[in-house]
This record gives sequence, C-alpha cells and structure tokens, in this order.
Amino acid sequence: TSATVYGYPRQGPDRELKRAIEGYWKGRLGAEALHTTAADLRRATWQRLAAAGIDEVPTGDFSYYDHMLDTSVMVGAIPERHRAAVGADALDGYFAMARGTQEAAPLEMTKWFDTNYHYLVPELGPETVFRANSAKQVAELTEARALGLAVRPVLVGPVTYLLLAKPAPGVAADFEPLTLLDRLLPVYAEVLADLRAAGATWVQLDEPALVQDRTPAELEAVARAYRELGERSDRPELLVASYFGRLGEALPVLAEAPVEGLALDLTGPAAANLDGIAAAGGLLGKRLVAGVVDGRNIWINDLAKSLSVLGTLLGLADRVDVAASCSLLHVPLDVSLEHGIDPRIRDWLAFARQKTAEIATLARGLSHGTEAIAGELAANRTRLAARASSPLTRDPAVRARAAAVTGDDTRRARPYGERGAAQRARLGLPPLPTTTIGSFPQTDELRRARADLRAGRIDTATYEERIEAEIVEVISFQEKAGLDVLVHGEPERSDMVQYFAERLTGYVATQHGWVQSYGTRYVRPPILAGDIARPAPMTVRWTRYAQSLTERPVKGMLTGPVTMLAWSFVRDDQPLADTARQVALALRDEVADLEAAGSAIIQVDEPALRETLPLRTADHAAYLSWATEAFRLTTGGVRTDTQIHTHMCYAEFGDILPAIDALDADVISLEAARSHMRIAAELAAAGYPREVGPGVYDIHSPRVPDVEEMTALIRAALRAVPAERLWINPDCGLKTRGWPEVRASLENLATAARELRRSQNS
Ligand code: THG
Ligand code: ZN
Repeated sequence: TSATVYGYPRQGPDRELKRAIEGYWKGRLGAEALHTTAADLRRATWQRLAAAGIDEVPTGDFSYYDHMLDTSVMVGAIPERHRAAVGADALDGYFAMARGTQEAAPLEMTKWFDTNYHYLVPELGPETVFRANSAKQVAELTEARALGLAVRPVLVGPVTYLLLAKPAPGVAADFEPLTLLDRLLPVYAEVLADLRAAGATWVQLDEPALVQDRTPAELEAVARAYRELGERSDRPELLVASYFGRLGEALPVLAEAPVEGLALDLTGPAAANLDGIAAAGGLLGKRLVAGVVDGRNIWINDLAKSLSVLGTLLGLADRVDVAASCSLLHVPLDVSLEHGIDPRIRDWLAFARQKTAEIATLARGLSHGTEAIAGELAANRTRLAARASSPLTRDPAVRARAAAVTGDDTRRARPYGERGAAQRARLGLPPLPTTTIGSFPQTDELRRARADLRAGRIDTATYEERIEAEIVEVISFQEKAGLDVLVHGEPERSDMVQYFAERLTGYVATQHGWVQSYGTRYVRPPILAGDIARPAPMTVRWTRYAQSLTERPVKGMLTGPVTMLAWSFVRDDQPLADTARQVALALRDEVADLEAAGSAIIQVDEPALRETLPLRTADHAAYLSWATEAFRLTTGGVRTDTQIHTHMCYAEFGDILPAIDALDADVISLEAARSHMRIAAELAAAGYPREVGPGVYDIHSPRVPDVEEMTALIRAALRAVPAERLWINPDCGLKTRGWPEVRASLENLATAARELRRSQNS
C-alpha cells in the first residue's frame, strides 16, 4: 500500500506563482525568472509531499495557466489564429491562447465539471492535426526524479480531452470532437513512450468525464482508447483515474480494459463505486487507487470509516493505494495559517497539507494495522466527536424556523400579472427601462482603502467615508448617463460571497484560503460551518445612502442562496437543501429590511444556479427543486409592488429554462450579447411570461460597443420579447472593468434605449 495524490495547489504558500506570472505579463519579470520561480515551487511541493509520507508524487499537474490548455499544447491542438504567436515564442503563445491578444481572441473558458475551477476549451475540427509535444511532461518528470522521488506523471485522458472540446470557429456546430479519437490515440501513445523513455514506470490518465452520463458510443470509444493504448508495448503502466462521482456504466468498461490500474472516487455518493467494483467481480490483477479523502471539501476525514472501506477493497484488487478523491487543486493550502478561525472549528478542517497527512496516515494504517496509527485515530475520533456534538454548529432558533417554513413562505402572495401592474404603477418607468447588473469598477483606491482598513492605517469611519464618496460618484454618473434604475455600485464588496459570509453567523471566512478559479485569479471560498443566522442588516446602510442621493429607484443588491453555497465550502453533515434553506432565511430577513428601508426593487443574483447542476441527469430534478425553493424563500415575502430581479451569468441556460421560470422573479437579466440574443429567443419560445433583460453589452472585454451595435441587439431582442417586458442592461457586473470604457459603454446603452423608445412611439 502506498500513499499518493493526483495534483496539488499550484500557487505556492504566498501565491508566488500568481505574482510571478502577472509580473511577467507586465514586463517586470523575465521568462527565466518566471521559470525559476515555477521550478522552485514545484520542487518545494514535491519535497513537502515526500516528507509528509506521500510515496508517489504527481508531476505534470503544475501549470502556468490551466492543465487543459497544457494538454492542447501537448497534443498540438493550437488554433490557427494563435499559431504565429506560438511559433514566435512558446511561452507568449501559450499566454496568447489563454488571454488573447489584440489580433486573436483567447480560447473560451468554462467550468471544470461542477467545481469552481475554469479550463480553456480546446477548439477542434475535421482539419485538426495532432502532434505530440511531450516537453513539459518530460521536463517535470525529470526534475522530480532528480530529487530521488518515485514519480507518476498525470495527464488529462484522451476521451475526457475530446469530450470537453468544442468545434473550432468555422467548423459545423454539430461536429463531434470525439470522432478525432483515432487520430489522437497515436499522439498519446507517443507521449507515453517518451515518458517511459524518461523513466516513468506509471502514468496516470484522468477521465473525469466518465462520471457523467455517457452514451453507448462514448463508452465504446473509452473501451477502444484503452484497448489501443494498453496494447502498446513501449509504455509505462497505466492508471486510469476518475473523480467527481460514481462511474456507473463506465466502471465495467474500465475494469475490462488492458490497463494496470484504476483510481476511483469513494467519497460521498461516489461510495457507490465500491458496489460497482464488487459487481464487476473485483479488479483482480489491477492496482486500485482509492480516493477516500475528499479532495473538494475542507472537512477532516473520518479515518476509521476510510480504513474500513480500504479494508473491504483489499479483497477486491491486487493492490490498494490511498489517495484523495481528486486533485487537491480545489482546496486551499494550509489550515494552520488561519489564526482568525475559532480553534475549535479549525480542528475540524483539513486543507491540502492536512489532507496529505491523512492520506499518509491511512496508507500506514492499511499496511501496518490500526495499532500503527493509534494516536492519529484517537485524535481524529476526538475531533469528529467534538464537531458532531458542538453547539457551534447548531442554533435551535434557526432550526426551529427552518422547520416551520411552509409552502406559503416560498410563494409571492399575488400572481405576476397583478405584481407587474402594481410595480409599473409604483415605479413609473419608461418602456425599455435601462439598468446595470450591480457592481461598478473596483478601483485601485477602493482596494487600497480596504487594505488600509485591514492593516489599521485608517479607521472604520474614514473607510466608510471613502465608500460613500464612491457611491456619490456612481449615482451621479448614472443620473447623467440617463439610466433609469440605479445601483450603488457595491464599492464595499470585493468578493460578494466573502462579504456576506463575513456578516452571517455560522459562516467562517479564511485569510489565506486561496483556491485557483482560473489562470492567475483566485477566490477564498468561505466555509459553511454551522447553522446560518443574520445578526444585523448587511447591506441596508449602503443602499439607503445611495437612495438618499437620487429620486430614481436604487436597487437593493444581494447574492442568492444557491450561489452562496456554490462558491463556499459546504457542510457535509446535513443535506445541501437544509443549508440552502438556512441561508435563504437569513437573506429573506435582509430582503425584508431593504424593503422596509424603501427599496422598491431588490435584486437577488444567482449566477451559479446553472453551474451547480449535478453531473448526472438523474440528480437534476432534486437539485433544481431545493435550489428554486431556496430562491423563492429568499424573495417570496415581499409586497406585491416590490419588484424582484435576478441575474445569471454564463450563456448555457437552455436545459434549465423551467427552473428559471420556477424562480418567479419579476425581472431576470442574463448574459446574451455574445450569443446574439439566442437566450432571449429561447426564453420566449419556452413561453417565459415575465420581464427579461438580455445583456446588450459584453462586459468580458474592454471593447466599447457603439450605439448602433447595441440598437441592433435590442431590436433582435424585441423580435422575441415585447417592449413592455424588455429591459436594457449589460451582460454582467462591471467590477472587473475600467471606468473609461464603462462610462462610454453605458452612455451608449442609454442612448440606444432612448432612440428606440422614440422610434417606437412614432
Ligand atoms: N466569487 C466567488 N467565486 C466565484 C466568483 C466570485 N467563482 C466563479 C467566478 N466568480 C470566478 N471569477 C473570478 C473573477 C475574478 C477573480 C476571481 C474569480 C479575482 N480574484 C482576485 C485575484 O486573484 O487577484 C482576488 C480577489 C479578492 O481579493 O478577493 O479577481 O465572484 N467566491
Ligand atoms: Zn453575471
């Protein structure tokens, strides 16, 4: 039995990698210095893993931006538009694919399964010519072997790579990248041969796409892929890894494949893989890497329970090794740095370093018996018992209130028809009303003020004056631009989830718990540790101040319960639905306070509603049921003439239109500019009865759209949605943009709406 991991946080203890890469982009750091920083970080990680008792360390999981992009480079899938840049300089070409250049748009970015990590989508077509480029994989293998360590390179598997790809621009939309499998396999075979020549005895091929519903044809492709790779003689031993769930019908396919090992997720519902192995008649003749330590949450492992699972597995495979369920990329680095967390709660938490120790402990226990780890087991038992009985996780008042929720609480009192009329009468807005999604640019001054406050260089009063000064600017700009429904701009929030978590009891925020979101961008997901209560209003002060500056309606702005869960680490000791209901009740109180303070419009954003959709279709209905209920519980208590808005990011809503309808929001704003209003047409075709604001300004780019362009998009939207129900707004919040382009774009947006109103009247 050995201990291993599939991947580790890349950023370094102090986010050194982020700073080095951003320094390189700004020209402050040369390529050599960047490479040195990266190599030092990799070496430190490998040595730390080995010292912690990890017998086989991963290589190839490191990345300057994203491991899917690295895979595209490995197989030579460079889009036409980036070839010149890549040819001129491999590193700059790599970043050109990731971030785009003046001439060439970047690869599209999308979510890595149901995690909060984003990958760059490969662009493939019938003309794609794959070519092996093993340089990065071989270099990292060689570096780690030079330290005298046992090493296992980790690659994205060929089937998952193709299943996550999309048709390149100009290629038919129904092109299926998986049809390229036979051309891709020889390239993988070549990389495997190169790795073997460089000294690899094992190579891991990650196939997380196999935990999603797969067609018989796709399963046949899996069988073919691993038959072909398995039959090669010039290769290392192959470990096919899956994670993020149960394999289901893919398990027997892998069990029969001529590969030497399988790595399976055995945490939570994926424990069903255990039955799958038994049903497949065991994995005799194979190495089984058992992912018993959850790689996606931050709770300590139940070591005794894991040992019992591992013991069962011993009878079902040739050799059983211990690992986390997936790469540790998705958890922060080290909980021992978190001095701000109540030590009683900190005892229940395990970040990457602590999980590594758990894995090593379990491997020792499995090979030498429980006596060998008696001390660890006893300490673990104590911590688990403390958490299970802790009053910190239980608030009787919150539980009683959640238990008393009725259907009436999750429904508006009157149907939309009546609400719409009452709201129109109260608000008196023109047709095609204009608004924004909520945030305005987070300027350096705001960031500095927050840092100054944290460091004690300024006091709270001074900080709040600066926030108020910013709100004055934001309101006055919106009035001058001629927008109809204003926002305060959210200058007091950097990350909205963090902002609310810091103000809710039961939530724990971290100081150093950075997790990679994409490229050099990180988030610090807060931890839902106990029952959630809202001791005091969280946003009312700022919204009220903004409203005091203007006659026009200012929207109250909140983050919805589903997104609060999606962007946090969630409890594993109660159903998600229960946690969502508690968060919803806390937000419901905030909604009520905003309403009482005079807000006629309250927006509750759910950008993560679509992205948290379970990976298996069979699990969709249950999720959508509690998710939409939580939203309605947040918003259902308001008056008939109070207008509820919501906002969602990302364009792929097609499969959750009924759930969007079930939210019963009066107005929804959506990303649409890039997809030419497709979502507006889809909503209309589905009979969506309420008001819609399909974004007419793509905020993901610094480009300023002109009046004609936005007019054309509004006209396209008007073909699907009648003017009485159409709102005019950007695609998303403006916090990542600069003021100059925001000013120009919003002025154009307001002008486009005014001109259309005029032409509609005449
Ligand atoms: N908040 C949280 N999770 C999220 C998002 C969010 N997940 C999905 C999506 N939005 C990810 N998008 C981003 C966008 C910007 C940044 C991170 C994720 C970002 N991060 C800063 C950085 O790394 O420099 C740090 C920000 C900070 O100081 O908090 O810019 O909005 N929870
Ligand atoms: Zn958005």
